[in-house]
Amino acid sequence: MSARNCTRRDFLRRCAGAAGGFALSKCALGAGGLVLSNQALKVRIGSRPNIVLIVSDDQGYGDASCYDHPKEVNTPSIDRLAAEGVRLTNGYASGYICAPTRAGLLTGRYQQRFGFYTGGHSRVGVPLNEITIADLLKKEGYATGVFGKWHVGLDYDYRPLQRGFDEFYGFLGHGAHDYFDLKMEGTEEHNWIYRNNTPINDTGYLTQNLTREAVSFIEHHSKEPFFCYLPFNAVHWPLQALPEDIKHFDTGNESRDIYMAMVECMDEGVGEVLNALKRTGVEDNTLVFFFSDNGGAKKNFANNGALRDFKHSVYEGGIHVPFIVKWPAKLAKGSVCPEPTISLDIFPTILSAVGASLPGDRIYDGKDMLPALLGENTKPLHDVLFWFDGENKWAVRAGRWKLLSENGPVELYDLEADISETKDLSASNPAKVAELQSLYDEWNSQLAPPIS
Ligand SMILES: [Ca+2]
Repeated sequence: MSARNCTRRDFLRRCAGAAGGFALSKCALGAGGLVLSNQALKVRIGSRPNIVLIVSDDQGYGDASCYDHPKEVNTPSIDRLAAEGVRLTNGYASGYICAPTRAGLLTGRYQQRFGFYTGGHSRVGVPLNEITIADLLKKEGYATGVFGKWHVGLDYDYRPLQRGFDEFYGFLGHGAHDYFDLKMEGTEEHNWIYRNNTPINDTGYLTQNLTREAVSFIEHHSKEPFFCYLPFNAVHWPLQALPEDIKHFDTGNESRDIYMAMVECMDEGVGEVLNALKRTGVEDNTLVFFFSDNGGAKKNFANNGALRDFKHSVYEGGIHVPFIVKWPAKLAKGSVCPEPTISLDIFPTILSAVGASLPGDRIYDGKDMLPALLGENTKPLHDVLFWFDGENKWAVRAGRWKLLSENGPVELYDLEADISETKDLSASNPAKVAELQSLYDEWNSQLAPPIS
């Protein structure tokens, strides 16, 4: 079989057989004179990956059983993702609460660059001169759908169908939504369930409805490239679960039992999405991302494992999250990547995977994760990562070192030695404090005035 007449899938299968599923580029160089670049293959054969982006909401680092977890946690579908893909152990969200992380995710840029610092009053949207990943994928000919919590704009021009998505089922904001009351009557507009641009009445349990809609979208678009964005509001407050699921748990804490039941239902949704990819024959060439939009919430009885603190914090418990990437055609199964990565990286990684370029008219902070996921990067993906809530909490991570301020004097931690941030080394290492402070100040000077 020559390179000219083999399908991309055949080629990738051969690569997987020859090289244990490792990089296409390596395989291409070593496979008997095949010299097509990844990009050339895409152009010639035209088989671009589908993209599935699943976001959980306020899920703790210890609330997925493929990470260190308490015994009551059991997430077989998220574990399946990890077993079939790459599990990140230093994956971060770009915000410690919902809306800022989503604004960064959809634009590939630190959300502070366009003034999006907090959840605020949840009316503010991503500015209209920002380009969303859906805008770009739509331009590339992808079918685009979002099913879940939008939370980056309530006004008409800021809603999903005006920001690059063909289809929408879900709610616009704020952060929380009742899981059972899906009727318009008696609720405020921001809580209405929308299908596309039209509010509707619905019944059911919201997590299951979002799963249903995402699965239907995949089934309808399996013959063309698609982008399925599934931002569950699970497992965000309020604590509401299906009674039959709550019975599966007996932790001695009724609230924790409900929360675990919410995790279970969301995990089942992840499983149904994975099954839909398999059933429609597109699993091999579908790039799946899964991560939590911020750390677990104390109010929700979440568990962040060894990480300090919770949502609303720049300690690790607020920003260090479960994060998994799966792409059977390209990435090794069951691998672990310790490279510090951030949710902003998803944007350029998608563009790299589909063979599209980043717009050249603005700064992008996210990086293509694929070399790190393949274990091929020879230097850190990021020299430095930043967090800032626009007020008094900020952090900077460079390699093993993290400097932060949580409403007070700076603290310095060596994350490789002390992931739980128990030993503040700022007094004993003033040179490192000064170095990181300088990096942070330089970044901070580039940021826009707050719009939220
Ligand atoms: Ca959240």
